[in-house]
Amino acid sequence: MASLGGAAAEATLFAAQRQSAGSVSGSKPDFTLRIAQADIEIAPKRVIRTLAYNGMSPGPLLRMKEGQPVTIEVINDTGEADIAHWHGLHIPSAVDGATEEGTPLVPAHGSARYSFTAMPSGTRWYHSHVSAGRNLKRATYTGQFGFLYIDPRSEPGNYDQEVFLALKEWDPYFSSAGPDDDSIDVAYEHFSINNRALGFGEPIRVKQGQRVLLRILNASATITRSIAVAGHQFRVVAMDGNPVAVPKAVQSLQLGPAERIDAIVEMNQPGVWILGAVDDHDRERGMGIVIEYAGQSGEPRWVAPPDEPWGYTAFGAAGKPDSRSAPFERVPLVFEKKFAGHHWVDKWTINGKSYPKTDPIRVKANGRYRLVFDNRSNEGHPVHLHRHTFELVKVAGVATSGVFKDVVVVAPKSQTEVDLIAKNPGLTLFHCHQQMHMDYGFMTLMKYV
Ligand SMILES: [Cu+2]
Repeated sequence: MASLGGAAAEATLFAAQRQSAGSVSGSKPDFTLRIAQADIEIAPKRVIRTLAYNGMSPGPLLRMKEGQPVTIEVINDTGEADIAHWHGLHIPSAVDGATEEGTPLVPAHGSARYSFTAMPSGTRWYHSHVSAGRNLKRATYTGQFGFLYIDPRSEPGNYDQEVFLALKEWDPYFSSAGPDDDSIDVAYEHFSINNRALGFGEPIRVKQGQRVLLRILNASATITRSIAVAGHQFRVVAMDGNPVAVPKAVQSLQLGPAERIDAIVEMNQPGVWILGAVDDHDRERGMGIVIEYAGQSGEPRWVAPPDEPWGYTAFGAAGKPDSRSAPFERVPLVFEKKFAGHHWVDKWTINGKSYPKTDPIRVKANGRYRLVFDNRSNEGHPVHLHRHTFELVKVAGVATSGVFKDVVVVAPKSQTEVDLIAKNPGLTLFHCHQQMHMDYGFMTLMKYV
């Protein structure tokens, strides 16, 4: 366990004092989430028994206004401690929802309150942030996730309909990673978008000429995936909730675990269509949703998208000259896999060490840092920095600017550079959002010194 500085320790103590087992006195919270076992019927007779918030998965949409003070109460009706993380928010360590930063756990059969100011605006989300290890009934393998949307002070609102879509796999099991690989990976039995498998939920009902804004979240514990909408294009307007420099129409989207994309689909092809996973197996096993135009009927159509390379830089502006106002100090972070033995889970390292032995990233308040993610493994990694937003500046050698994110998938054997202004003091977790990578070492702390 990392040691806490004075202010952080005090904040943690304060948060701990606000916890109590059973009823919580005082003012009414703005939102209440109750962790308990739930049965999610993604299709008739296809019932997923999992842990969820308020008996549903995704959990309730927590909608708040930028700058609004909010209190969320989390009640844990299970026999094991858990914790909820508010992903993408710039809030203090004591309420961020990561024990490594000093946020207390929500005790078994107890509760905790999280009070913070909602910021920044955009598509955020919340999810369990415990370690799962080899227990696939915990953490992000479960139904414990939901959208948290922060309305901007001024919303351009240039759309006719807003639809939240969470991509999720269910019933995980261990499998071998591939024919040439002895290590262990996770595979899934069932798939859904929101709480229904393809063909079993209400369609997205649209009218010709509408502009439908999709707020899409990949709530997967482990899988980076591509999706497409048959007969249509996605016009990407925001990534991880932040408007992109160059909104652009594409045939398909790729999202790593925890990434969000806001995209507008112009409804200009009357019919009944499928929005879903490009992967046939996963789509046929549930990862899709039907789009139905008014007055149209028939079998929903799927059309595979043309091959098109996916890359963040398509939505960025030109790279900024390196001579800009103040230099950014380079922080190299090398990601490598450490083979753990046949039929065993591999360990992951950052600069040669696995968490909790990793060296912290040391920053000064208001300092400027260029984090250099150097992925020397042959897997992509959706790396996530808590409590901050960074700007992509170089992706596999291509300079860019104006794409602000809190998760970035670093492609196999490649480098991604991001600029960070350290302006939210307190312990800050940095980790791969692939649950198994995170649980087996791919994590470190950023410390303000
Ligand atoms: Cu990873």
